[in-house]
Amino acid sequence: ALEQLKIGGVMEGKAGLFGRGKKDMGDHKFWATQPVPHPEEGPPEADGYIEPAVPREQVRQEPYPLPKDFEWSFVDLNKPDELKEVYDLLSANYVEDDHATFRFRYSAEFLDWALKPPGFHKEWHVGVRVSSNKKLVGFIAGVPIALRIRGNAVRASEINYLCVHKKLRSKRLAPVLIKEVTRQCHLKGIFQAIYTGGVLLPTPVSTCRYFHRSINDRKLVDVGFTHIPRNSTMARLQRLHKLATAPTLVNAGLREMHNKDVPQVAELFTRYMHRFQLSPIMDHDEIRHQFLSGLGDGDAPKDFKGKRDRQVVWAYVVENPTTHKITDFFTFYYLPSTVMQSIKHDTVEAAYLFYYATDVAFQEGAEEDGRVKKRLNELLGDALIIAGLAGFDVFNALSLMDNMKFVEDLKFGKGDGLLNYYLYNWRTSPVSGINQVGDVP
Ligand code: MYA
Repeated sequence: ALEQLKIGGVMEGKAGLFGRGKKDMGDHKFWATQPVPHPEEGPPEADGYIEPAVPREQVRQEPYPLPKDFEWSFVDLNKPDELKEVYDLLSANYVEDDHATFRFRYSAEFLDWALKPPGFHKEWHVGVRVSSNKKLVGFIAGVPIALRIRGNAVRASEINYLCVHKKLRSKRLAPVLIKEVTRQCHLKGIFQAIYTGGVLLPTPVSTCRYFHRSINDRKLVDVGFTHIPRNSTMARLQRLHKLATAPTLVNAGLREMHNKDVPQVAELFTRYMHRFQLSPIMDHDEIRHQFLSGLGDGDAPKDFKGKRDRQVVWAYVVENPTTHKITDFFTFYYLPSTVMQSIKHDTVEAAYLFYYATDVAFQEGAEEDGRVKKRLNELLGDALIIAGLAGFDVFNALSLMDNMKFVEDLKFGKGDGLLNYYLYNWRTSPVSGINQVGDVP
């Protein structure tokens, strides 16, 4: 799911990342050669590709050359040993925050889920190994995704988990990995991609900010994720962030999502995503994969507690008790971060808001008279309560979809991390402001 750190301190406005490292296209030796919009080019007259698609036989047939001593390797994630190799590489070398305090720790289960959606290709899980001992030292992954970009449906790949071992940085391995995964996409007839990153490259289609809702203030302060604001105390923070002991919408029909809910959730998802200019298109199999992650066969556990260690994605629906219509749903996923410099704690247990929808949005006048905002506050308020019961330390969300309608009321703090969204080989005007991007998984 979208790559995402950019963990930031809550509530204290440290200097943002934006602008940092901003360079001209000419300073980007690699990106200047790629079909991406130039920062200064302005909105296009019409949306569309930058370079045309080519037939398979015109795609380069040989892998790009690697520096000597290294070799290509498709990583077979169906093999537990190889999945573990990716996990080991990422947990020691993947994205860290600016202060090298936290590093994402995607679990093997998470990677298995994120990298094997319906129709995935093993050839898009590209690894680099040291020839002599076969150690995995580089990785990049793509998964198939259908996007709706304004009026266009675009088959694309979603690129993520680009990682080069710390000892091999600044040797221009990243461009080779990117070119090789691009070639593999071309070989499957895919010429567009979406990717995200904290770094500023040419040229974001949108930039979102992280918001963080503290749940375990004591721990978040201990590990340096957040600070006690001047004029406040730990006790006051804890009072401010105290969550209810049961979700509020249970009587209205809130429960875990099951397999049988897939058709209704898919329909609600699709309708709701039309509120935004950029969003994924998901069929039933994809909804099942993205939201149920192996659970939801009707025997999903009913309690809200104690599942964090086993469950990557958490999905809840509101089913009207009389009509049995699913009126709302929300999902979030579990992505811990390693705490790099604390004696007391090794991980921050973070929940990330994923997709949600409410049919209140389709009611006449509901936007204007505040009913959408009210419903989203109830719905995502319950997501926080469930995350609290399950022992999460923090709940993260980006400034996309309708999130700005509830982050303030639900006491999220503004983070210092930004996440840039990029499209490869597709021109469109910036998807600007809030409420414009549907999250990508
Ligand atoms: S975002 C997460 C990225 N991973 C991390 O941040 C983990 C920790 N860092 C590392 O492992 C390394 O620092 C990486 C760079 C591997 C990131 N996206 O080899 P180098 C450009 C794109 O000497 P290293 C994610 O996974 C940089 O501007 N480009 O550098 C999405 C420079 O080019 P230029 C990046 O530090 C990935 C060149 O690489 C990124 O040793 C989407 C330097 O290479 C970045 N995050 O390694 C990838 N970071 O000179 C694009 C640096 O031009 C997909 N660079 O400025 C494009 C679509 C492909 C599919 C198309 C299908 C049709």
